[in-house]
Amino acid sequence: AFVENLLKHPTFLNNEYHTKFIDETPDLMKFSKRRDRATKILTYIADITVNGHPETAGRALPAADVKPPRPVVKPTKDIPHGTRNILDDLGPEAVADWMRDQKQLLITDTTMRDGHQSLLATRMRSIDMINAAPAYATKMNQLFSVECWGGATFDVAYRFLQECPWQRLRDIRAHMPNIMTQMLLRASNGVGYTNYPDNVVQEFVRQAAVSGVDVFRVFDSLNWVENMRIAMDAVIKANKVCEGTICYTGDMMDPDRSKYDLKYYVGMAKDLEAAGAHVLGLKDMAGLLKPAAATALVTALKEEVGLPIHFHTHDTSGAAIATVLAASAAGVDCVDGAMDALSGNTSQPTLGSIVEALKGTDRDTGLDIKAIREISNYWEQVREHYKAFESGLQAPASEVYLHEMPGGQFTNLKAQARSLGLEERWHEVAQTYADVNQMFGDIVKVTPSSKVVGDMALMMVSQNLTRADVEDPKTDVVFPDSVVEMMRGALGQPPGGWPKAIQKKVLKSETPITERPGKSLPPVDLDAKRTELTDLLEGKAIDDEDLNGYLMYPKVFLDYMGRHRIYGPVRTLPTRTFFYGMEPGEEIVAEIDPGKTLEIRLQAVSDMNEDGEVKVFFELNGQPRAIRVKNRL
Ligand code: BTN
Ligand code: 3PY
Ligand code: ZN
Repeated sequence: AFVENLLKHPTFLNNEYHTKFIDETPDLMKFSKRRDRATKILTYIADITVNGHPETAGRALPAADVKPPRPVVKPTKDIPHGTRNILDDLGPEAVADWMRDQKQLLITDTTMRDGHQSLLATRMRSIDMINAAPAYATKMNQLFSVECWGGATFDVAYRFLQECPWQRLRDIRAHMPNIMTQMLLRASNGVGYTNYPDNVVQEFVRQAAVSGVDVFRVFDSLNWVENMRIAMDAVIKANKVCEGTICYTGDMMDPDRSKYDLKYYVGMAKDLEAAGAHVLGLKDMAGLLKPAAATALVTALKEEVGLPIHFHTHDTSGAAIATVLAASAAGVDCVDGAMDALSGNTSQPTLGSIVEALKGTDRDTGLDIKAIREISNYWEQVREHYKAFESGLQAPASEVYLHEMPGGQFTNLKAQARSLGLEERWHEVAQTYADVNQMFGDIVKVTPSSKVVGDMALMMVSQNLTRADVEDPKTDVVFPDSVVEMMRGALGQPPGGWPKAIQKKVLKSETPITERPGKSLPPVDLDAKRTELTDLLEGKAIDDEDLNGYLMYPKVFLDYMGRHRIYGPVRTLPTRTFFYGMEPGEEIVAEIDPGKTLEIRLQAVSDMNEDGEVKVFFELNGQPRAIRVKNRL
């Protein structure tokens, strides 16, 4: 009765349904609590089968006969030693010492984070990752780490995939206990787009460490070390590996771009070392570091700084492997690659090709190329299910050296441009993005600063404004909120501060802050927030993971919980079912708890009645079940 009540309710029909609605409509809750999880999952499947998933509507479909990806190995207890054992037994300094002692080039696999973030709009579901984890544990135990958390994956999990990011982390950890997990942390911006109060950042890091993160790649979107200390200190306190990270931008070898030169990067590296980093991250988020620059930069950093160096890049230009090999020859300790099937273009360079390129040399990675092929073949099958999220990018392009967009932003911005009707003006957007960067004083562009530059560029192209128009005191410009916030100092300070004239035009008479934003943000009362959340969820027991989700993304988290109450543990559904529902005659299994498996067969879908409802007939573990859903199409 709950669903019928809910689906008939005008608020739901208007698509304004959210948690608040359930909170304000207590009658619905009485039903909701009684409904068992199997019924909830059937409700979800019925709804998607009838109405489709809003995220895949109008997008390319997977092949009709696409099969569920076949895991490479079954979970096993027989697990070889890996880097996680070093961290657990000896601590983060020992991990750094171990890195420095290795002759081979160490490798981080980014497939489960940056790979799909940069190629598939971050939409990869947990089940597809968890099914890969045992193969990593048994066949890839020489990896330095597996990047599988943080960045954009956190909010996308709640927001679009209807799953808990913390549970993803715990499940990957459980199936891959021997290799260090790695996350991307935007320092005081957490895994969000704005500065959080210091105690929210500290609490988030503490929880991430408890739930299973071993290596924290900490960066600041303006390269402001001052704004990285809170997060770095929290990682160090948790006794996990703190990878203090430099973001690379511009072109170090170009005398006309002297703001970010060798001296700048070496200076920042020394600051990060002094701030307590165990490892130095070198994050080339747009893939701008050219091979000769890599040689110069890595050589200088190895000479001037004692930390092991971990290099991350993107293959947007097609030249990333050349840069990786140059960095390797210059003595870089570790590099990132993505498994072949999710590599290249805006993603990381191809892991198998790095391994092959170094085979038999003094930096031979020692990784098993046959295992890489097997695991990549699994990812190839996974990727087939995400056709709806492919960007359509056909080829690498040197245009990246013009616009300098991060790999994780490129396809997103393109989609945003499309939704604004600017798709055929994409190259203008790219040029304008570069112009905005210069107008803002040539800044590091990485989440969240990259989003601000993107917002401004889209605004300018859609309103046909040039940089000269925007800078002209006589032209009135309505700046995007994100630009106003950034010029206020809410994301911190770029090297040399913000250009005065544009800052004044954006802020009018307002005075910007130049201190660390967290300094003036009052701490959040965590106990009060916990009470508030418990009340909002009508006394439902919440744990520290939930509280941290709510602190980072209050509305996204509550919307997720509201849907969870209706649809249950949909994360256990196969990806095809999650996005497309089922066909009559089709049968699937979903393991909703270890050992508790639902066998679900969709029998038939009725015609629509005069109330606009459809009946969906299932067999659940052999028992007939019918679910009524509104046809909302
Ligand atoms: C969202 O777009 O709000 C997140 C995706 C999940 C939404 C579920 S899918 C079934 C039901 N129908 C909708 O339109 N929203 C929910
Ligand atoms: C993120 O912050 O999500 C990024 O990938 C930045 O490169
Ligand atoms: Zn990246």
